[in-house]
Amino acid sequence: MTGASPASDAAADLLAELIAHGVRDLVLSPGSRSQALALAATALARSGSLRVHVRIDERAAGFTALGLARETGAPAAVVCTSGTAAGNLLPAAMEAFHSGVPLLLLTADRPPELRGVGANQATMQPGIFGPFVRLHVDAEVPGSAAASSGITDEMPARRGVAARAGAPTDHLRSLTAWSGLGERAVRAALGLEGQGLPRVAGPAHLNLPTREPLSAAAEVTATVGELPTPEAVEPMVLSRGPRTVVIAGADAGPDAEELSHEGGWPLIAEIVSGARFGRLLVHGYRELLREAALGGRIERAVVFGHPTLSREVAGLLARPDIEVIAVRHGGEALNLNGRTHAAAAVAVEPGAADRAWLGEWMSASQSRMVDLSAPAPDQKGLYSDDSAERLDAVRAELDAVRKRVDRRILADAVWRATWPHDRLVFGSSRLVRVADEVLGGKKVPVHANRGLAGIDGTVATGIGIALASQADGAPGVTRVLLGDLAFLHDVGALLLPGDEPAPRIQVIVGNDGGGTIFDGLEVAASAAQTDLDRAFYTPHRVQLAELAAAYGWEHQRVTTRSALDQALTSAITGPQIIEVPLER
Ligand SMILES: Cc1ncc(C[n+]2csc(CCOP(=O)(O)OP(=O)(O)O)c2C)c(N)n1
Repeated sequence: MTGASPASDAAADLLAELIAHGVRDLVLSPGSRSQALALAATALARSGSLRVHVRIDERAAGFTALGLARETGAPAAVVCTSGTAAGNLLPAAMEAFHSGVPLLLLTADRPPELRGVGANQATMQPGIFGPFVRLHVDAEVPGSAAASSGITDEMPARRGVAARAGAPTDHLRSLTAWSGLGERAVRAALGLEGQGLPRVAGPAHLNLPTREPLSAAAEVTATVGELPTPEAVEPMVLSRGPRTVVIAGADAGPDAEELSHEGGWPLIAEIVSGARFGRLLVHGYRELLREAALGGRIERAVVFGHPTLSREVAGLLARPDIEVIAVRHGGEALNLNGRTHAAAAVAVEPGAADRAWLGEWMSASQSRMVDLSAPAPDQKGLYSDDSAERLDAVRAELDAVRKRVDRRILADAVWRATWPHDRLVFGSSRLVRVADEVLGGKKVPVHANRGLAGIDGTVATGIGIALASQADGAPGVTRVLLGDLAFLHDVGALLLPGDEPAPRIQVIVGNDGGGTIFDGLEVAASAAQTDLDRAFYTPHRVQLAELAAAYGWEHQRVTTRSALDQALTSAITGPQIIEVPLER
């Protein structure tokens, strides 16, 4: 603490406190009002206690932080200046709220006397994120009389928090107007306090006003600490009685598979669940849910994560005659049938599984498995003495190699190329639904922004996931599979600073020239084709190769399965775009 700029002292204090409570990643966008935070962050990055990622576009910064936090489970901070910069964090904040991802939104602001009087770049920032944050604090201005005299209502509490947290002594000595806010924000983001559902992570907002001098050389040190540990929860113990299925929606994770295994219950796992594996996985679940003898006889559904990909699951969970138990996830409690029970965790009572029920599902499931692998070469034909037979076999081989990639083959190729040390990220394009329909079981980490299923921020989220999963030299590739509109929506995220570690990422764009998801919706049957094209399909002729070149990304355009497999599995030297043309 130097006293030359109270803003710099408070910024250093706040970031040190975040680091002491387990924060490792901070995404930063440039701005004048946020300079004290920016300079404290870069100093802490230099000393190795914080990973700092710089992004010009705050919307991309917000989604990058979302990706980092999704992958690590720790709150990621995002710092921006005042004005529209803060507003650009809203989409990521909304998604983080709905999908239960811990985010720390640190917005710099003008001091109160410059708000509401027409001052430059000053707007109504306190509370700007409305219901999407678990905590919002309009902090005191560092160096103001109230803050430095310690007479405000908040200060004694903050001092208590800082002392209780066992913060390093130098940290205690340099108590500032922002002391205590870091710990509160981390705890709120992790769902340990703040408004909203208990034990559900989400965004927390600190609005941080400062006065001149906006920064000065300041001592910036931090002691790296751990995230607060939540207390253990008592699981709801489920009886074995009713005919039960386990539903794994987005972000369900392996717990869903574990419960299905313990209960001996069929597992209906969306492709974005991270639980699509195991012996009890149901293939072709949509059809089976429609069957009266299977879906029609379900008495209870235990839900993990946020199911969004099929009408059949939504229909099941809306049935009032079914007992639905939803393990808490995301800022909004699942309750489609008006009588869904929420649980913090679930377990199964001891006893025997209902083998007959499980057996019926498993035998129906087996016949619904989809095999998209290329047929094995016809060895007999290839080595036949009959030249016509040989020619046929060679032709069949060539056809297989040259076969144009369609959506199913694309999803299958990406799934096959991805292994547990990799990450797979799905955009909210048609491809995620195709993948959900056709892909089998595999234990690979999957992410998707299904909190609100936006087509925004997918590339930035993927980059955040890649950077987090590859930190400290960890191996693996992050693959983002999305449509062309979702890709174009987030082109700004391709802008990466040259002086930061490059993510090993493949952004795989299924390019069908527009938004074809609408072709399969009711609107396609009622709207005139020209209206459908103009207002929904929204055709474009963007040259992705040129776009990639402009941003310094590698680009490949592949049309056949063999070229696709090769592109997906060859060594990665820099961030890549793999463009796969698809029929509308
Ligand atoms: C932010 C946002 N805006 C609009 C939508 C509505 N929307 C859903 S899918 C889609 C088109 C997606 O097109 P593309 O990514 O090319 O995939 P395709 O439908 O062709 O598979 C749109 C506009 C949305 N989900 N999120």
